[in-house]
Amino acid sequence: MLIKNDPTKDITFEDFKSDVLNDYKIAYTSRECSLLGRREVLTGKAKFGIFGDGKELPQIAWAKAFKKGDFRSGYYRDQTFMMAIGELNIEQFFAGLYAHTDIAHDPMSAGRQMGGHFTTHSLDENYNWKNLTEQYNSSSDISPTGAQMPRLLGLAQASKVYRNLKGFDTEKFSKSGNEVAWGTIGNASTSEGIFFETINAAGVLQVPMVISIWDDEYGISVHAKHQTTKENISEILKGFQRDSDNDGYEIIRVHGWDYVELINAYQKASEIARNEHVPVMIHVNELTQPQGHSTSGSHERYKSANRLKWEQSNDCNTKFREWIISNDISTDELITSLERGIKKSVKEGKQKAWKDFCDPIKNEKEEILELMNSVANASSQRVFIQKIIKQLVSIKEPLRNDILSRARKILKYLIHEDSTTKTELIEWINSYFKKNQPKYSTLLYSESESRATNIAEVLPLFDSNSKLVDGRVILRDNFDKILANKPEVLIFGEDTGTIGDVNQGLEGLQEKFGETRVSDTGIRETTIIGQGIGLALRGLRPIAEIQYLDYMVYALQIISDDLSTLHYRTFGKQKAPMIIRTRGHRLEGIWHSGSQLGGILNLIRGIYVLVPRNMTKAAGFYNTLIESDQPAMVVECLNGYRLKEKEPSNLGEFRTPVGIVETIKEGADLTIVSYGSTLRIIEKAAKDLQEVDIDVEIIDIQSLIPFDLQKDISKSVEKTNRILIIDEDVPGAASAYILNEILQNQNVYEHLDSKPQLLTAKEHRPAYGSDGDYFSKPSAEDVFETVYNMFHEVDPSSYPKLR
Ligand SMILES: Cc1ncc(C[n+]2csc(CCOP(=O)(O)OP(=O)(O)O)c2C)c(N)n1
Ligand SMILES: [Mg+2]
Repeated sequence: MLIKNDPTKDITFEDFKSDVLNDYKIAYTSRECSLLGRREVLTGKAKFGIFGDGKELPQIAWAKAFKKGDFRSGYYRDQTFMMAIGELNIEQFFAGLYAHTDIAHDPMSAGRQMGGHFTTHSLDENYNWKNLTEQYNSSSDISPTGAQMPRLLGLAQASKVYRNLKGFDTEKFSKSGNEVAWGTIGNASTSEGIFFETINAAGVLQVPMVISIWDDEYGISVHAKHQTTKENISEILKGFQRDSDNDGYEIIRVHGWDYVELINAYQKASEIARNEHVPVMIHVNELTQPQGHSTSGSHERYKSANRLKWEQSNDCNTKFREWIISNDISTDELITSLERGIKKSVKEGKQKAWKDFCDPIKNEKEEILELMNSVANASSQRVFIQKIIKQLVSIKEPLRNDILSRARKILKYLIHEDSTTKTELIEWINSYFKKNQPKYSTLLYSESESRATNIAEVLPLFDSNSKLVDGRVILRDNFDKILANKPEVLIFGEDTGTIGDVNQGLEGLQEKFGETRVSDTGIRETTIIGQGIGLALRGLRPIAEIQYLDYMVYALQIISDDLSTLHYRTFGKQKAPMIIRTRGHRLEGIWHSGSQLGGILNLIRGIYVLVPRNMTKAAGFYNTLIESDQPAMVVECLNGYRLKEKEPSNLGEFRTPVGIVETIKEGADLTIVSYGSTLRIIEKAAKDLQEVDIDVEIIDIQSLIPFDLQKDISKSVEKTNRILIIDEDVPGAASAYILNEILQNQNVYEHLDSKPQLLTAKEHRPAYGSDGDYFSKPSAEDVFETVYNMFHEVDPSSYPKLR
């Protein structure tokens, strides 16, 4: 029996045999890595291990169908695939396990992610795109189960877009949209809502996505009977199967231990997805977990003796081996000798990775020990210091914290001493931090030339012809310019296409630019963001619209776990510069309040959060962001679409700078800091305050992340000596964030004559109606009274009690 791994080539039986044995070699190497990997964790060298044992064979078959330019979006079981495409070797596998912070050793994340979280490099050292069509691509894995699904949709959709897109140089990203996006997911993780949401959306969009379900009947200890109706995911998804009348999926079922069946399945899936742009689901059954779920537990606790026995005899590597022998491709002796060689290489690779991990830190230890000894000799506290030195000496294979924590502890004994060695020790600690902190803390935001903070302000221009128009018209006309200037920009969301969004900020633009550029989506916030992430990972510039800020909560998990960590967790090797467009601020009722920025801010560090007070500012932010490579969220003021603004003449060109506050009213007595629609209420209150001789300065933050980079708020407080932060969110939310910024980073307390005050909404969500708003959120009277009371406290005779 001959299997043509590459159907375009004729191969001899000898070629075929050597291909098969090479496949076995990869599968066996991968298994051996899993076995030794577990031991490394159990002996304490690595912290946690989760491996791909029991899932090797389907990944070998998948790798044969995977082409350059294709993308993977998978999970922690896929090490064999990564090895088969040549993107993970033995040393790198172990370097990842040990958390080696050098990207050359751990190319997956420079030690930032646990092992088993795979990635490839889309960006060069200057954060510019590499040619993705000339390499195998894997989007970077994350741990939450099923969370690889939303971005998979966007990765697949990019091929569809590229097949239709005009005017954009696609050389680095696509060859006529012929790339497939391949997903993997565990059987139990298909219980997650985002799995079903993605499956439905990909069926609607008809994108070249192949999703493999690795089915081992368990999700940690929980059996399929608690996970999946009928215990069979492809059975219950049968309705998605395409037929002669309807588009849908091609659904394929295979046994995970059957080499021939698997290769045929993956070749077929590749052809259907690649040529027809039809999504394919491959349900890979009868897989196993030889070592149980992870290093945290043992599967003997929850699997029956029968099941454990079955897993042994149905182990895909064992079955593959049997198949090789029974088909006379090799003999037991030859395979045994091959296996012996592999065991040796894995062991050597592991040892090399451990040595490479330890050696630099050991050198650092020797260096500091020498200094510590000189410090001890020069100190009256030498007995205590020597005790610390002894501890460090006894650690044969130290980590950085073993060294640094002891160096810092020694300083405590030197508080009352002065010596050159003490100075040297302080300098050593400072330089150790300087050298090592970046290994753990850089690249949360873009650090490239085109980072948003590098993009200078361009003011909107007005001339004698400038008309007063509804705010939404400025947005619309500005989006028109963006779409015309940048063919790679795509805008999509609920009601975004045909009607041009619920507030008509995109009116007529689908008609003008076509459905590929401006489109409607289903009601599925998580996968709208997933589309954005995947499209952006493949070089497009998505603007994903979430209809209202309140519904961001649906998508918050994926924004938080995936988008906001992407650049950081890949050590700057991937980027997804998408823009999330939404509207909010001071709306109506419990689920339309548009106020919950506190929760958002604290969950999406890594993404810029911009809160323009009007549509000209908003349009300027879009113009800035589209020139940059920083993902960001822009919250437009819903009640501003019908307010009149002067239309600038340089639409598409003016730019609102990020991280810069704006003083919208100067004043001498107190600084009020706020953002968004609340500012209009504050401006009203400011007029009333003027009547009682209190002259407030009002600062619009505009950009919550990044926050006031020029520290203008503290300059204002230096003048007024008083500060009030006003926020429409619950107490302790965005207001606490703002207070933290100005206390911690701007030292405003030095200038304060009154305690800093915070005025926020009530703790409950806002009640419905105008009175609901009045009694729930800060009103102009609340602002007036809070400010007045601050002055009453200071000078009761000039400001007698109000009530
Ligand atoms: C959202 C979320 N919930 C729970 C977990 C903990 N967890 C990690 S893996 C796993 C089981 C996954 O099982 P399955 O999808 O079948 O994959 P397998 O490990 O069996 O290959 C669970 C519950 C998680 N990582 N993320
Ligand atoms: Mg499972």
